[in-house]
Amino acid sequence: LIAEGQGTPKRFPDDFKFGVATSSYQIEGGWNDDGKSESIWDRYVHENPGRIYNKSNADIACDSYHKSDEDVEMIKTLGVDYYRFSLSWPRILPYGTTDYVNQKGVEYYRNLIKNLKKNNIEPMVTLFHWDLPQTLQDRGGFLNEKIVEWFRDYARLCFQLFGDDVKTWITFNEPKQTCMMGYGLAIFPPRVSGHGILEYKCTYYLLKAHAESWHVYNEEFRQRQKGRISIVVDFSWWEPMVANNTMFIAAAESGIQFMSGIYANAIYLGDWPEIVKQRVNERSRKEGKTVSRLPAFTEEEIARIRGTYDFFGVNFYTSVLAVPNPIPLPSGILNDRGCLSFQSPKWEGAGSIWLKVTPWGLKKLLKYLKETYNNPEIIITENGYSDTGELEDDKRISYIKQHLEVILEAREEFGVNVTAYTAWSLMDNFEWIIGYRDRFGLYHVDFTDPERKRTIKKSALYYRDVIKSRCVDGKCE
Ligand code: PNW
Repeated sequence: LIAEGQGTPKRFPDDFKFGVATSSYQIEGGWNDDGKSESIWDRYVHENPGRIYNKSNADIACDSYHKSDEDVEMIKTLGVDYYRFSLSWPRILPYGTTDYVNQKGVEYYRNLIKNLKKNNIEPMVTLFHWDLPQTLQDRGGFLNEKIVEWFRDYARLCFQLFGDDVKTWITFNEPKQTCMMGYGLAIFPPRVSGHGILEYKCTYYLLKAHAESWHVYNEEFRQRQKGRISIVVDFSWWEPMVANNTMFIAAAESGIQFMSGIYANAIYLGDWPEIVKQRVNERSRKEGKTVSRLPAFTEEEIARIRGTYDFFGVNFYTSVLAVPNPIPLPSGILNDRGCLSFQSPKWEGAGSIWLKVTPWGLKKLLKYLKETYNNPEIIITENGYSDTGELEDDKRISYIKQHLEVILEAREEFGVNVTAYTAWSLMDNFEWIIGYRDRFGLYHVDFTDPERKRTIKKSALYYRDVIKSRCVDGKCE
């Protein structure tokens, strides 16, 4: 028996939920099967093979388009409460718009969802995990205000098609990767350089698209389907490199606001974060611009977007150290934020260069989210560790264990309302521009095998034991 409030709490309450995640482009393959059209990622990897590690692509990936029964078996073995996956927009709507629905694509997801439900696994469905239909990119993608309608109509269709079985919806996974990486730094497709203008414009439309979809759900479906819908924002924890120094503390705050708050503030509190408005507006003025590079929300827009959430979805992987950067540099989101980020060489690494093991950062982040966003219900929608694919993955076990521990601590010590944890990922998959090099899976996938044989890793067994015992050690004393 564990006495309440004594020592480190080691047990998850009965209503705490566990899940596991994937995304469509990273696992499905079947890139042009049964009427699916190209996404911007299909187009990108086909036209620029040299930009992906080992020139690989996701034409087949884990072949989940043909193996979803096996996927469900694997998920079932873990004993998770829910499976978070994403819908491929171009598989359902090859032209991007609702004029034509690809029935085969719909059937694929319908079968998957039915199969999950049959096995008592709740589907948690992301509408957009970066694979925009190329046809919509050809019409401007996220720089065309029509994206608000295109996305809203696609969302409505999905609520109609799947909403009787899906009770948790996510509109966008990590807007930062779409707007900053896609339309700012031009690292991900469509690789448009934003120059401190387009990354904000993309964000402005994306937030409106999210809000309109939330309103559609709220007004047309909520009463009957009784589900919930929100967005997922990825947060790194920003730690001042020099503690107790106001300049460094301000740098860390600016970093977290420009990198994550910018996608959360309008939804959870209203409008852009104050620091983002201040800095971009002032810098635009100094650059001699008559209009700010940051689009201004009207009062109506602020009211329309504020409150369009039913929980706070957050992906957490790592932390950075913040350093002020007072040098005035050309416009661009990384210069607008006025700070630089570093990672300490003392922090334990992982397979991915950007991923350092910092569970303490998650603990601080959870407290920060509670205090900043009025104590929302928080669902950790992704958290995971990469290596080179070993089956005896003790480092992944240790990563998950440490992150679960701080979740319990944050609940206990700060009263943070975290209600669910999602491990990324069910299986090794296409890790975007890193190809198949960095492995995040609880299951190993052999990408040289035409059958894409999956093998359970030690971490999967550990996670199964955690879920069964509800204790981070996989057993309770
Ligand atoms: C996630 N960070 O993105 C994505 O949602 C997944 O599709 C991807 O496979 C996974 O991370 C692993 O890369 C992130 O630097 C990438 O904190 C990096 C960060 C956060 C999220």
